[in-house]
Amino acid sequence: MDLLNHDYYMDLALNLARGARGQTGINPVVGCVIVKDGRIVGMGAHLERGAAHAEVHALQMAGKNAEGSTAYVTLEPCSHFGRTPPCSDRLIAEKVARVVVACQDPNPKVAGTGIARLRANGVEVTVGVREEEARRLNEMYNKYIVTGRPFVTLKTASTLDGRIASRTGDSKWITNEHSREFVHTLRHRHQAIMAGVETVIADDPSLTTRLSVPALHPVKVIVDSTLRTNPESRLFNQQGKVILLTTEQAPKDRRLLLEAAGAELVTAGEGPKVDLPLALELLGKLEIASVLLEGGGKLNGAMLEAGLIDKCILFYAPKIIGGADAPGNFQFGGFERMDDAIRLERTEVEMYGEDICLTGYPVYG
Ligand code: AOF
Ligand code: ZN
Repeated sequence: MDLLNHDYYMDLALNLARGARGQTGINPVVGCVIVKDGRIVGMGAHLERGAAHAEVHALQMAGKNAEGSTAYVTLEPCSHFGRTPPCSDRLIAEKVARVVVACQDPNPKVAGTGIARLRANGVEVTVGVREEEARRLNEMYNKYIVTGRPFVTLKTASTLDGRIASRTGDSKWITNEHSREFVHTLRHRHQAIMAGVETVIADDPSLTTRLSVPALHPVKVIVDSTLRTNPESRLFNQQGKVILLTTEQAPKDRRLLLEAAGAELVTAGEGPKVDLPLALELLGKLEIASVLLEGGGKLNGAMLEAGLIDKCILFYAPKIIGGADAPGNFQFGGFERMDDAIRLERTEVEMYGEDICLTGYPVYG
């Protein structure tokens, strides 16, 4: 009975957190529900970096009812002075009797110390309710806060035979409108979208988020070792900052031209190709914790080969286009033996109309 109650309230807290996905920047999404005598007396979510943490919103709503209550939090309450004061201190001060936590905060500044502080002050703490879900919800944050490098999600849209265009270059449209709408949700949930210069030249995409609900425009990151991006590209006329990842080999005049068009240039290595691991490190330093990689095939292949993709979201339309020269999802030298193939684990399949969406996490040998 007791356990069931825990799950019920934690699910609610998780849903509050889910609603804020995409809008907390490098911060995690967190939800909090405060319960007293069988009644919900406070609810809150962390909505924006720099704004109040989930617990503070919920405590504010609970007011005097916080005393003797149980607080359900999807992430360990913090113990450090960041942009806001520590939540564990606030829970103690408000005399909350019990805190139920889904998972520990991997942030080295917290990492168990919030829980320890609550316990040391007589608050009963239960950890591990809906742990797996809570951890997965913040998978991007979990990587970034420990490594300083962004979590990379690859998204592709291809035919069943893995083609991202026909042999003549036609690609509109491969997947259906339901799949494409979900891609816009994915853009909203990442801080940056990454694409190769070939894609920009071939498709002239705007790389913005187009949704019928409020949505944020991620930073547009283009991998462009010699700065071939056209300063007239649609990219520059739309919302969202543009970063061009380039090399020392990029001509000076192109630099000036593209900077004048509004691009921020980030030089990653001497060239001739962009040093992709270094590029991700530099993006991390610019406080980009999540990247949605949207191709094309060569960049996907290079990122995969370098072991830089954390998660794959692969849409397959039930179509076969064929053509030996039609570009593929992943273009790279490939492996000699099936045993060496990059495998996806924890795979899941979802249908978007008749399109298939396969999600999984690459395992690098
Ligand atoms: C919580 N509740 O709702 C959130 C937490 O820059 P700050 O002050 O917002 O701190 C960010 C850090 O605080 C973040 O890295 C994570 O460790 C924790 N986030 N903690 O108790 C919340 N958003
Ligand atoms: Zn906090």
